[in-house]
Amino acid sequence: MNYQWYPGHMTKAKRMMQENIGLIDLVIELVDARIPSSSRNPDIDGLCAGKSRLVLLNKSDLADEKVNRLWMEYFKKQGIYAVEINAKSGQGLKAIYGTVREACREKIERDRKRGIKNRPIRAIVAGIPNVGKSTFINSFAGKACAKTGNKPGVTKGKQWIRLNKELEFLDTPGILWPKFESKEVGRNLALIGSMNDEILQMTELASDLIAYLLQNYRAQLASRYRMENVDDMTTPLMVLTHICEDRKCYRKGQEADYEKASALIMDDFRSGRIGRITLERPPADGSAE
Ligand SMILES: Nc1nc2c(ncn2[C@@H]2O[C@H](COP(=O)(O)OP(=O)(O)O)[C@@H](O)[C@H]2O)c(=O)[nH]1
Ligand SMILES: [Mg+2]
Repeated sequence: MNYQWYPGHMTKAKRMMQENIGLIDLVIELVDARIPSSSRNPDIDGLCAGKSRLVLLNKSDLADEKVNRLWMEYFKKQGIYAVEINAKSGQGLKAIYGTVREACREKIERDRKRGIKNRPIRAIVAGIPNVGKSTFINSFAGKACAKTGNKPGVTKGKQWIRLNKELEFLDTPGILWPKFESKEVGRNLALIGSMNDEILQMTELASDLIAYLLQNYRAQLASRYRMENVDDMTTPLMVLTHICEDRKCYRKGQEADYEKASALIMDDFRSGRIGRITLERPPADGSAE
């Protein structure tokens, strides 16, 4: 499969991060809980060197609860502050304040020693397209927070969203591109819908998904598509054929419409209708990849 990205957009977005990073104390990195590794950006460590960091495991409502916990443990072991959230419903957002304070302890301490009072923590929200940056900023900042506008010493035109006297966000999130050197990462991003579906082979993608579900979430798959004989289903094609029958996906002349069945299962998966599914687990030994 070939994935298409837009180098022009990527360069522009990266430049925006580079220009703003000097103004920032804290980088809040959103990742997708269904693919916490594939949805991280490899450049972020370099871009954010010396900054406090916080990872938000977003869309946790769509991901496997048990695996969410494994990822939280993993991040903790790596010494990375992380909070599990659902930006859409607001779940988990309250826990962010305490963790931000922990992540920025050094800055807070430094300010205190220098006698600097009331200098809020300035943060940028960053992440790959579609990970939920805007949703997060809207639900975390809410309507109550006024944009504070230009500030002396701050690049002209920058808007800050004041959450309270402790914390401010840059109103423009940093868009980062995922790493795409590996085929698996590309596939994971395609599965959650982070890429333009028009350029993807839907049946190939659905087959990959089904193969994974057969291995890891067999009961959920069986229940969603009323597969009483799930244990006899050994190949993705058998499952797709079953879905064609179950959902009446036929072309003219009773020919199975695999494309339609593929689109259907992809949509079910992305909307969480098959259940809460995570596509990747943290490395078992807890080491960084
Ligand atoms: N289920 C679920 N959907 C979410 C969550 N956060 C964001 N979304 C959805 O993900 C899509 C992309 O969100 P958006 O904020 O535009 O992403 P951005 O490109 O990073 O700004 C939207 O349809 C959101 O409603 C979440 O925690 N759970
Ligand atoms: Mg957005």
